[in-house]
Amino acid sequence: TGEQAYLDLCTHILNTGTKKEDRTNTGTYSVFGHQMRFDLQQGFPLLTTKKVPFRLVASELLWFIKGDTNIRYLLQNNNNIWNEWAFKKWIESAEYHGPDMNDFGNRSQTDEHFKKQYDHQMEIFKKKILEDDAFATKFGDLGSVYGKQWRDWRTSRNETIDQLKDVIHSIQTKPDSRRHIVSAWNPEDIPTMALPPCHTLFQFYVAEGKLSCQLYQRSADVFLGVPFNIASYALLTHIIAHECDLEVGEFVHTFGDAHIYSNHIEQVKTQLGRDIRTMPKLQINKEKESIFDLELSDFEIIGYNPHPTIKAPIAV
Ligand code: DHF
Ligand code: TMP
Repeated sequence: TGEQAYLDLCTHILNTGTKKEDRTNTGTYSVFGHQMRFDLQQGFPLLTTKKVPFRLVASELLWFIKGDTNIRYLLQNNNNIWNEWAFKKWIESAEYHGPDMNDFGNRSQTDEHFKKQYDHQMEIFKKKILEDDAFATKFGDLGSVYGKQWRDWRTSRNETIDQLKDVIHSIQTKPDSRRHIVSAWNPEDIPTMALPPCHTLFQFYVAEGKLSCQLYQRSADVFLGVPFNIASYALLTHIIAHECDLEVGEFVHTFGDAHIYSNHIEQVKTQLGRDIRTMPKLQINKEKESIFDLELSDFEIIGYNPHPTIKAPIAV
């Protein structure tokens, strides 16, 4: 369990993963079906074998909770993790007139000259998202992604379902229910999404005064995405537990296609050579009336002393 379970997943994929091509043309080693467990009573599962930027995890989660799908909020919080997917929509649009940015993810890794052009176009893009309201509305939006489905799922009768409020209510009123589910996977909306949801569906469970959460992740970039996903759902579990006056239980992380990209292998080996340190603790400001009022400054991570960052290119 805990961080060892993450390192074991990495070892398992390196040892037994099938070599598999993928949408991004990067290539992966992949296994199908896996599960890890984290006891949230033992500490907050922010990996210590590399530095995971909690500030970025927390601001992304607050963005989901707000029901926001526009990267402007992330940029205002100096969070760049979703830029490439909005940028892609921009450069593929008729309104983009700059140099050819087709396949920028792969080309910027192999072509120094191209990378300079790309970095420059990305700077222009970010500036426009922050400064130009109309541009941000049009090109900052990732479509009907997580925030939209969690807070404002549209029905065929054009009603709206707030899955997050509903699940909190059901935890509070019927803790034993086996129906505490939030789904980001909305088949009708998939075509409008910049990236179909990777963390697809989650379920809560209450027993002995503790709240547990299980996530089904259909596709998992084990080196870059998963450390964020673990921390994000652990944080969500703490937030909902706090709202429902429960203690935290376990986070159970279940995977569909769990893969290591072929250009992350060296990084994973470096990480596997490091020793696990003490898990940090999370403190949440308990003064806030409702979870919908939480801000970044309401979270504090205590005792986090990780090994250094390990850089890796992200597959777009
Ligand atoms: N695509 C792919 N191929 N993998 C992903 O994990 C992924 N994740 C997305 C969107 N698309 C994706 C959203 N989440 C990073 C982490 C999570 C994330 C997106 C990006 C990332 O690049 N993490 C870096 C640090 C980034 C920074 O400091 O700005 C890391 O080293 O953890
Ligand atoms: P896919 O849509 O072709 O599966 O590509 C999505 C990639 O992004 C895949 O490598 C999984 C990864 N990913 C995560 O691991 N976690 C996340 O939270 C997100 C958004 C993506």
